[in-house]
Amino acid sequence: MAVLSAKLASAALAFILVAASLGLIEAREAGIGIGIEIGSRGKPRQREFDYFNLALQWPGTYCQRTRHCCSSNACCRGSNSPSVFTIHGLWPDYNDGTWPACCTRKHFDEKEISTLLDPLEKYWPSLSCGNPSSCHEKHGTCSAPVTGDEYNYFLTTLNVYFKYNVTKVLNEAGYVPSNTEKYPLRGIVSVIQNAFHATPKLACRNGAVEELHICFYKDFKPRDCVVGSSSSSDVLSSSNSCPNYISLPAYASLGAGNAESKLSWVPDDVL
Ligand code: U2P
Repeated sequence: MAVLSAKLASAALAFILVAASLGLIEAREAGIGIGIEIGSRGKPRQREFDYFNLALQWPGTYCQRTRHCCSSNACCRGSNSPSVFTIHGLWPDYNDGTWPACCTRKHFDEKEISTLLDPLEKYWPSLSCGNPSSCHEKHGTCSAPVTGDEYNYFLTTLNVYFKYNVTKVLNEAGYVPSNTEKYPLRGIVSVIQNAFHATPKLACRNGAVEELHICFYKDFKPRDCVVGSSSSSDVLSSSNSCPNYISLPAYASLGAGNAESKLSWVPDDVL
């Protein structure tokens, strides 16, 4: 962590950004109402995003749906499977609820982030065997006006994730993984509000937390994920896939004791 921070500090000096060079969009990838501007060469270009959304996923819920295992799927790591909120993505978003995607033609290059692979595998693992987005670098390229190049996008994301440690904040308040407890949604939201001075957004599946989003201004100060209002009813309705009492399931070993489980191991290249 200290190493990451030191790297971030030196990298921040080196990369004061060049985002104006954002290139062409892949309209089919953006796939949603987006702000399109005309670039200097007369080609459509997505307008710059408004804020960051750090999307976290809860493996205890997500992994319940696992039917296929492969080496890249962290749900299949047995007792080493993650038991904390892991990173789904640092998403550049618009205030109107839409988002840009795949802003340049730059290709993802794993070599550029080779020094980050250990923490990334642990804290930003894939929780499925499916192929990631087919476009080049879906969120990183659109974040570039703020986060810079690929290395800095991933480093920045890790640093923000460690700084705003939702799992720790919830555990310290007694919201611990459990397959029997149900917790008040309002209580979980207010613990995070008190810790980060901003309102998160949650998404649930069958009453269990599946995603938790924390939002940031472009200077990475926390802000509400709910646009326009922070009244109590808006806060809860913005997490409207969640009932008033929600669970944070503990990770259950895949296939264990589940007669209906169709879990199968498949080579990565088959998927
Ligand atoms: O919600 C389904 C998928 O849409 C993409 N998404 C959603 C909200 C948002 O603000 N930004 C965004 O990109 C995510 O796609 P992914 O990154 O997983 O490819 C999300 O999973």
